[in-house]
Amino acid sequence: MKSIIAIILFCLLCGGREEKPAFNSHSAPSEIHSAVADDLPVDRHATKETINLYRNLKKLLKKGVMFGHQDDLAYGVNWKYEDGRSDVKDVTGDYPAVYGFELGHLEADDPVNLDSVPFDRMKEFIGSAYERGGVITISWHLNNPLTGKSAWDPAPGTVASILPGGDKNDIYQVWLNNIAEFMLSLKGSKGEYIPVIFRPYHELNGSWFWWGKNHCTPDQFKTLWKWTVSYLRDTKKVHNLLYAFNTDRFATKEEYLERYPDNEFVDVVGFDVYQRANGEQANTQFVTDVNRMLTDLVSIAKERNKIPALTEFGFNSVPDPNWWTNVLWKGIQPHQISYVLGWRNAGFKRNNQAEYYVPYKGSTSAADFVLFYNEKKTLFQKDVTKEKLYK
Ligand code: BMA
Repeated sequence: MKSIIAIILFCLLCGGREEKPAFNSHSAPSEIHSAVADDLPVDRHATKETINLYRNLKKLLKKGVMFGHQDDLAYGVNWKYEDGRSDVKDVTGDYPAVYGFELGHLEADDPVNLDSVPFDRMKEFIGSAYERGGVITISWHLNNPLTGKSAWDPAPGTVASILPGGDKNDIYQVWLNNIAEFMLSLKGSKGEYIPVIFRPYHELNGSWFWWGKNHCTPDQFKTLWKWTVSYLRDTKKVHNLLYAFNTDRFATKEEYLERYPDNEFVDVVGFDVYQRANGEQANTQFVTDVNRMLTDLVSIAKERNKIPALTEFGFNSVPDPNWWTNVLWKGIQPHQISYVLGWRNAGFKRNNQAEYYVPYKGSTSAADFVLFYNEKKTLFQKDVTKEKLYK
């Protein structure tokens, strides 16, 4: 009898001390909910600041939506690498609340990313944004590990080749080592790791990237995602990341969730959306689409206790002078989402073609952007500094 009690006690104790299970591509949904119960990110060993950010982002949902901008501190329209400069700040007097950066080509050991931003400078920008209390999110347009070409080379079999047991899994591990090293090099003034919302494999339901829908099965994608998270978190011990899963435009919740890895591997859920045409009809369509997708996204996030965000958006050159208040705000205002990230202000390219998604001083939609800034529920740097998101 005593030995039976001892065995039961032993099992109970072991159960209580159980570590996060190692990566298992077949984990059943019923195994996954303890992190949710404690309201911890999927990394249960996440740093204090990362856990605080995760919880504060959820609290902030009620207060408003943070505005973000890709590469905001690195360059803008007609300028590059000017200390403290930002197109958002030039127009509103305030920095964005969320800062997007991009790690493409870090895997290739390049000193600059695919948009020519030096990784050293990027670390400085990330440090200054963090010290002001801003939120950092990082995307990764990684090259094709099978062909060595770009992220836009959808060679068949690429995803399969980097999964465990695949020919290129060892190369992929080396690439992830670079990512881990970069993430672990991000430190605040007290030596603490700077939390990052990591957003790899975005727009996965499109087919323009090698990880896209037509180039791998849902199971292969899910395995890729889980293996990647597990490698960074459990093998490389990177504990300053929240993981963002994000599709492109989607038609239904089922489509959104087709390749969703599972709750144990995702903290933020989002999608990317761009407006391509100008005019009243295109505006109405954009508002309708964004409203429909955000309704689905927020419900998906609520069901899973995740953070919803519009992870990328834009209307190149914003030709409509009232686009911010009359279109974007109408699409997002009815929904409780964490942030919206405007894509990069690449500026004027060689052929004089413009690429920018956030106004610069004097541009067509600049005055309307100030009205958008003044909306009570849009949050920029000054608003989030007060929130102390890392405490
Ligand atoms: C695209 C464009 C490209 C850029 C890429 C990765 O949307 O902005 O110019 O290289 O994103 O940042």
